Amino acid sequence: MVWSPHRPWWERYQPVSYKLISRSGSEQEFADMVERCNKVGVRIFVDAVINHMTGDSGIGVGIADSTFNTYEQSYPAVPYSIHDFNSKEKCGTQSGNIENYNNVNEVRNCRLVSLLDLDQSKSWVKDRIRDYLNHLIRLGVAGFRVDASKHMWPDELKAIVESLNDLPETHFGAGQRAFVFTEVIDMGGEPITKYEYTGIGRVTEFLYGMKLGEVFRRWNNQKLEYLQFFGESWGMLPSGYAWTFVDNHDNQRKHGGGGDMVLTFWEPRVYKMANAFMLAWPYGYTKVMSSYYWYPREDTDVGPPADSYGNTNTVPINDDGSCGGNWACEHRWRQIRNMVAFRNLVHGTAVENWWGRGDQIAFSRGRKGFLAINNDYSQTMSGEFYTGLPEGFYCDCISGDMLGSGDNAYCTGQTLSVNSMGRTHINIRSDSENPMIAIHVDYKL
Ligand code: LM2
Ligand code: CA
Repeated sequence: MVWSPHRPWWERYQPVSYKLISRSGSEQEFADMVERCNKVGVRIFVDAVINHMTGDSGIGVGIADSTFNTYEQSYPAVPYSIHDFNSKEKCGTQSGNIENYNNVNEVRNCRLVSLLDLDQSKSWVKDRIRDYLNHLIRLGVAGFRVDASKHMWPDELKAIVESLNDLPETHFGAGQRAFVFTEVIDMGGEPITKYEYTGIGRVTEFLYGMKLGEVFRRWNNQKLEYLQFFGESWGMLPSGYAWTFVDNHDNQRKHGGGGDMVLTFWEPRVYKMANAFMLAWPYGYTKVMSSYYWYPREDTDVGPPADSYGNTNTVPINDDGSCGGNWACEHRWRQIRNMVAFRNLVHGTAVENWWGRGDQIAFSRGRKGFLAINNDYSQTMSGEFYTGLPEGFYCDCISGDMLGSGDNAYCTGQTLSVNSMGRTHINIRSDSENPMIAIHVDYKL
């Protein structure tokens, strides 16, 4: 446990054992959550910290009461001993820490910010990690986000992933494998690239959120209309390998890559626009961030809402479906939640009817969905647009929800009328709270 600063969020990135006991609860509670989620079609992916153990802080104890001693490099609860870590000789730097990101050996065999670096070439280490991940698989998780993948050799990581058990047949059907996302921060300009990891699973595409932030902020003369070919031609991974997100838990608080460019919930209006675009756009495997508010905003250490000891609070849900207790829950914001449904619905269709004028864009996805965004600061976006959708009345899923069903269906937001030519009239003011419109065939009234 880290007490200075007081139970920071990043304490989780310093494992002491592989016991499933954390500030969020017990193994029993975790297993119960996974089980309940699987029942309603929600898959759980675990953030697996397997590159390292704690920082070199001396003697300490983890949240599950396991001890560690970094002078001896011992973690008896796993157990790991000095033989399981990369030595200073193997690393090659004076400090034993990563000093030069242009040296591939150093990035993978030295300590990242002083975190004791596991040697995944050792079969003992590989096996302990495999057992840990298999334990989670047995509990019903669907896959893993592999933390600090850039700091592990791709072939060693691949061997671990390939040694894992199939997912339980009871929950996933026969022969299904864990879905793996590797975290590799590659902004270009370093010898280690994201392309080295595409053989393992989906790879984080950090350029995506950075570029999207730049475009929606209109920095460096960027305009929304330039998004027409947003994807591989922007220096990003082929779509089938990319794991995309507007922001993540690191760069939303200026850790990791992306800096001031990425958009976060602190700027909700433009954040919703960027998420809507991401979810409507057929590139990559998308992730929606879900956060908590922290204060002061410049403090990059503040942990989640918790009791005075540091146990994470449960999330209260308000009558309107939003979260209370300082949880931001972006995934519950109507504009984002409804665009997730949009994405699932239009899956497999292409972008059609692209229209772009400066910071105003519109496009349809096959004959199933249509999105229009006005990021101009002064001009209303108005006119007849071709939506590609069948004739009828549609509920805009940005300004409202479609409730009820059949003849009793009604829209809590604005309704759009698509004529027999597939055209609809649009009027999006530049000062609108949500300067977007999204319609799709599941929201046909
Ligand atoms: C990641 N990706 O590769 C995570 O996304 C990122 O959140 C993790 O860093 C990092 N790898 C290691 O798992 C976070 C946080 C760091 C924090 C570490 C370890 O961004 O600031 O480092 O977790 O908890 C902290 C201190 C740092 C100190 C270190 C070790 O900020 O100053 O280094 O602990 O004591 C002396
Ligand atoms: Ca390493």
